[in-house]
Amino acid sequence: MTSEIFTQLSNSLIDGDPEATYALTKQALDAGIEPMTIIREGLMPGMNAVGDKFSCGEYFLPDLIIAADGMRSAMELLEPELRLRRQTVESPGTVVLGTVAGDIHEIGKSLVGTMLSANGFKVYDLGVNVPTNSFIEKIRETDANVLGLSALLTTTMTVQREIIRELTEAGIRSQVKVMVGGAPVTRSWAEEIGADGYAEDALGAVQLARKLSGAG
Ligand code: B12
Repeated sequence: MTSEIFTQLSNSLIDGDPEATYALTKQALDAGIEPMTIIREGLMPGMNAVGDKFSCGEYFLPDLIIAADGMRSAMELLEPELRLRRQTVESPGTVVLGTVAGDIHEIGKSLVGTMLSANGFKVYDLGVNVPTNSFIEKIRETDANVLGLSALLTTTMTVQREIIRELTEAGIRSQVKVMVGGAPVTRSWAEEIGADGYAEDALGAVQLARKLSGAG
């Protein structure tokens, strides 16, 4: 039954049926399946399959948009559950987070933000297509100790590098640890651009932010 519902969830994204995605997510939660398992086993494989179909020309932009709608409607149900499950007392740190300029991919970045706040971090999520100076201003304003930069396009990954340079020019590079992520981002890219860390997914982002904050 469990693996069946994951297949159905994944297919509902591939078939572009946001109502089914919502209903199946609710069904999975009601069946007691952990929200993170629903994301990892049901939703992510569906989104990845949609991405692959787009790459090979089988799907077009409207297909991506409708899949994203399905994912968002599922996240409406899952986010409060994720928050409920992880309440910690002391805050391990403050994170400024956003998707870099030129990039409007939101879902993964928001999931990282939800998981960080669910794990006690104070999170300032600046949204998508965030200009570099907005990151810098927010770090100054909040005294954040971690900066999380999301990029989903090979063309916007390079903005992560520019932001790290700008942090140095602004004289605040040593105050903030930079973590980078997003589908095309790799550990070796993170090293190449002088970031402090890379994580593949939202759970990894929490572990990394804890490590960078000296909290574990
Ligand atoms: C949904 C989607 C869209 C939606 C986004 C809607 C929204 N509100 O977010 C829309 C339709 C708008 C869109 C637009 C475009 N898209 Co698009 N999109 C996708 C798709 C199918 C899924 C992305 C997603 O939401 N995944 C689910 C989330 C949960 O996963 P995630 O984002 O990877 O995030 C996880 C990790 O990466 C990590 N992570 C993410 N951020 C961060 C940050 C930190 C700090 C850390 C530590 C970790 C971390 O943790 C997250 C949670 O586990 C991907 C395919 C794919 N396989 O990624 C293509 C994809 C990213 N898109 C692509 C393209 C080409 C585009 C367009 C250029 C298409 C066009 N011709 O217009 C535009 C770009 C618009 C722009 N300027 O940004 C390409 C990119 C190719 C490339 N190599 O550059 C992809 C890979 C599809 C493909 N295979 O061709 N897209």
